[in-house]
Amino acid sequence: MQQIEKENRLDWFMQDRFGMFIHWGLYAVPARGEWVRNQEKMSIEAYQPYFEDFDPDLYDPRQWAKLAKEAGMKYAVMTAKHHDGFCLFDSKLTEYKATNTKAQRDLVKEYVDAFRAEGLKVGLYYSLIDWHHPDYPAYHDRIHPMRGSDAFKAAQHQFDRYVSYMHGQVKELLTNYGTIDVLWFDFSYDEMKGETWKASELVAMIRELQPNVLIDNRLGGNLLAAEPESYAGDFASPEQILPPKGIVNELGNAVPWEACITLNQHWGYHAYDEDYKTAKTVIRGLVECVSKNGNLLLNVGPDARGAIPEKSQEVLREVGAWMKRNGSSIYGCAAASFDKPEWGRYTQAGNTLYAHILERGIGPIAFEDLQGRVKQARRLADGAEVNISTPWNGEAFKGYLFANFPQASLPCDIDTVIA
Ligand code: JFZ
Repeated sequence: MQQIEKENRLDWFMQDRFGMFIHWGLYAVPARGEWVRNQEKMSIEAYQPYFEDFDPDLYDPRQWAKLAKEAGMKYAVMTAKHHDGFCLFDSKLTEYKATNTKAQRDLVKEYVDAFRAEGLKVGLYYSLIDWHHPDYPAYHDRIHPMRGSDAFKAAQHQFDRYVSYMHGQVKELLTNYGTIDVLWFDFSYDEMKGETWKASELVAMIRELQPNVLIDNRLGGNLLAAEPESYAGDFASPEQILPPKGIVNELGNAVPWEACITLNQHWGYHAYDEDYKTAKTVIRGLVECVSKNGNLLLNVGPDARGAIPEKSQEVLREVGAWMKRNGSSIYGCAAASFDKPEWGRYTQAGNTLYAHILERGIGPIAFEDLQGRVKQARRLADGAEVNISTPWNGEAFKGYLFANFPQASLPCDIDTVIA
């Protein structure tokens, strides 16, 4: 029963495959990444000017949503609160929120409305870690910017109060913004995991409020166990890495996963990070994810004024151009029932096999075990028929089928897909 409910709510997620991660908050002002307060051991006071100065006059999430759609993305996840504790939403439980900045409005509300209007699914990231809340442990905590400081040593932290605050904010997010499709908690470590967050209770409340919301696996349960905890989540969240063989649980069953990947080297806006992945790298990464049963959640870090960096936009539009012609080899696709071929990767939807040709050698392209099993072959980008033939060399190539291209060199710079 629980298993079937889980599979049902994961349905869209396993079809859509490609989403936009959005890391946005006060850290866009210092523009050195979202960990800046921790890395530079800034006190709350030292960080306060960013709250005073935050004034996203260019924030127009409809443009973000259009960009995401243009890139071929089908859903998004935005940081409602990151580790610095700043809330982009109008929480009744704190004054440390966007409505009290020059923005003067609920940035989450506008995001949710804009993305929904473009037909995209809407997710929210919520940080379990909170460097601003007075009851979040700082002295013993290796993650806290004020770790070890005398002021914090003296303070009385009542962690229970933090847990109620956190549960209360999750309740707000799942009550005030309509249907939320993904809830992306981040993250558990050391003793800070599972029931430390009162995770069973939290997930019971979440399921009560929004039975279909998908939850990531960062509340600290074991999603790979034969019988995962109630709070183990719906999907695994490998970060900055693509799992070599996909992800299976202890029983050997495939586990849904979503790789989250940055476009440059930071999640939050960094003014001088120009180290961008190319569209080709992103596309091949997405293909790799789907070929291993996974999703790609690709990050953008809007700047302090609320604009997605030009370079990110450029890459996303280029990805979108490929997706427009080749999207049917991604959406609704999963790992194929054939091993990874020498020249690239396979994805598959039902009886349609998609050959992603990433590398062309000399001569025709060989498809193992496909002899007699292919009705027709088309190049996906333009619908052109691809000439396929059974072996001309008898015994030596038993079971193989070959695709012949008239060109000496197939233009497969990014990925030529044959359906
Ligand atoms: C976390 C965040 O800290 C980061 O800012 C970003 O939001 C990313 C998507 O998620 O990154 C992590 C989480 C856990 C570890 C490392 C980075 N870890 O356990 O080593």
